[in-house]
Amino acid sequence: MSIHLEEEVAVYGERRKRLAAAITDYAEWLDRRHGIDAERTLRLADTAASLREDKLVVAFVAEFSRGKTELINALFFSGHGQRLLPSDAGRTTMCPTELFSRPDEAPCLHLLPIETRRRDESLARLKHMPIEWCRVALDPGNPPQMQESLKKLTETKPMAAVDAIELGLWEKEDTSERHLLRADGTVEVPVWRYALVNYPHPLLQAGLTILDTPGLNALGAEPELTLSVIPNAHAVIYLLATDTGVTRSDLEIWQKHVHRHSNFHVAVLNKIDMLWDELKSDSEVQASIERQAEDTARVLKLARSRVFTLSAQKALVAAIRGDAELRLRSGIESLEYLLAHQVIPARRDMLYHAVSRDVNVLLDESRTDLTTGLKRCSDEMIQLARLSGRNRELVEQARAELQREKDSYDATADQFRATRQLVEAQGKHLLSYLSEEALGAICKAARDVMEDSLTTRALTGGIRKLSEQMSTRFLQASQLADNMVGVLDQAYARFHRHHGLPNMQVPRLDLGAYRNRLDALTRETEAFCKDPATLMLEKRFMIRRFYAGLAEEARKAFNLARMDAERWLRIALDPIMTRIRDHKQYLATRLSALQGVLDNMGALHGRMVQIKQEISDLRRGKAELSAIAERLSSSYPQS
Ligand SMILES: Nc1nc2c(ncn2[C@@H]2O[C@H](COP(=O)(O)OP(=O)(O)OP(=O)(O)O)[C@@H](O)[C@H]2O)c(=O)[nH]1
Ligand SMILES: [Mg+2]
Repeated sequence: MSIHLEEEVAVYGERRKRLAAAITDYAEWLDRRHGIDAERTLRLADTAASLREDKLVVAFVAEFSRGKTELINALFFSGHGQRLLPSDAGRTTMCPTELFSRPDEAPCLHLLPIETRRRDESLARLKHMPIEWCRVALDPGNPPQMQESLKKLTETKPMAAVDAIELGLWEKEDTSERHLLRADGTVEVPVWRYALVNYPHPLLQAGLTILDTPGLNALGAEPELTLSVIPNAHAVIYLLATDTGVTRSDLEIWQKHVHRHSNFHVAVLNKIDMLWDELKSDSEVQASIERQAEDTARVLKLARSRVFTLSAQKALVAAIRGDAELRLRSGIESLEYLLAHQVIPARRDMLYHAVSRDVNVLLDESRTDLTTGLKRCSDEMIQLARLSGRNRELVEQARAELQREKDSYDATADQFRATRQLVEAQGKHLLSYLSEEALGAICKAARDVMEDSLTTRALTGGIRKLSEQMSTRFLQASQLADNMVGVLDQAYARFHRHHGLPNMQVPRLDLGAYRNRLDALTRETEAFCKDPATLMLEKRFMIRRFYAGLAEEARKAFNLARMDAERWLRIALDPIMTRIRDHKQYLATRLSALQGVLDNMGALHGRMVQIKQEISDLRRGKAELSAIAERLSSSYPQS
């Protein structure tokens, strides 16, 4: 196993935890200074949790027998001294397999029976229903036991053709599949639909998730994989083999499931050892490998630098035997280097960027609060110093002036109450655009379009309707939010101009990402419907499943948009309310201090001591905040 890869993932995992710890410290600091500030604490807790739980997903996609599983073994499991995941000639891995590490559960294999395809729940939902899965314990200290248990990933069984058709596992109209029907009316089908492997490997523990997939037929039959899991993977490794070259089905997988997605992907030309020929010189062998790599790049319309040539099998053998020369010749190191130095840093930067943007907004607010506090203290101090040793009349003048300021402030605050009520009512209205009921109605309307006719036309019509209606809701919600930002900005400007409250920018609600997601789903549907295989066969089962997958994804986007809107409403209004309340409190305290001085001129000195204490407390707060900010920024990558 590569030192680079393991180190890089470990450093990434470590940094992530350190950053999450710094964020938690910051949240505690905020609580200490301001009492429980639910909104900010919650935002920070969310950010820290997303950092701790972040997974880097690398998916391996290819036609069967191109060496996906062998490559996973070579990259991640060669330390076991044997081939851990089953890899063999012909179709081997029969179900998509996710490998990860979950510390709260003993190492094990979870298997989802193929019959669950009859059910309407999505895979994502089934993952949260342990009862549906068969569990097999894994003993990492006992590789032969592990190897034996993992053979389950290859299990198949005979199933009556009618059932196989119903489950979308076999298509009698499809000439390429007809020969699979046996004389007894059965066809061979996978026993399992999906597998989850929880295994405590250091890379997996550090947050890597690996997805091994079966070849084309199985991939296409599980729309959730093609609509959601693979497009959302952070990197896709697509494999070809030198002995088969680029076949039609290879190309189909590339075009349908890899190339058109925007996530990072590379092609691996595997099995180069088949071109090693003792009767040829090294340079001749190298030239023929290079030729095939260039052809591959051309056919896939990919830069040559994105095509890796290697031998997964020889890399595995080399690792097991400790043969450094063979390992070098296998070419695996360049792929390890790519994962360590491009894929992981890219994910890391993206995550840190998002986190630092969120946290920096809060840090700025905290700094402003401290600076405002210091300014108020110094204003009061100056005033008290001027009044010190003077007569009561001057104090009375100052008090009367402050009273006028307070009255004027209270009037502004009263006016703001009306604005607040208006904005709150608009907020409710905004959420109604994105409510559960609205979602239900939209899904029902789309289902009605599809009702009775499971054709590609109805499918396109259904998804268009869904997408249009959801997009309209997003647009209405965003427009209303913009309107609210305008109202709030205007109202707050008075506090800023007339009463010296710090400047504040109300953020905008941006639902663009969800609109883009819906557009992408519509494009996916159009591609699916144009696909000759779908058109020719009008596979009713596939259309139904595809629609279910689409609806699930669209639902997800809609629910996320609602959560964003709810969060935005709090972020838009809460800080303003807090500042307005704070200032009111400040004026009241200052006024009562002056009143105290009027009642007893000797109290002036006591008040000055109090302010001095407040100043030193604020300065300490400033120093603590700088230390926290320093810790946070030192946890970001130094790129
Ligand atoms: N010569 C050679 N054989 C390889 C290489 N990589 C994999 N193989 C063999 O190719 C066959 C298929 O490999 P797998 O890893 O099972 O392929 P897969 O892509 O996972 O296939 P499915 O699980 O069926 O989708 C096995 O017999 C491997 O030993 C390689 O680099 N060189
Ligand atoms: Mg496999």
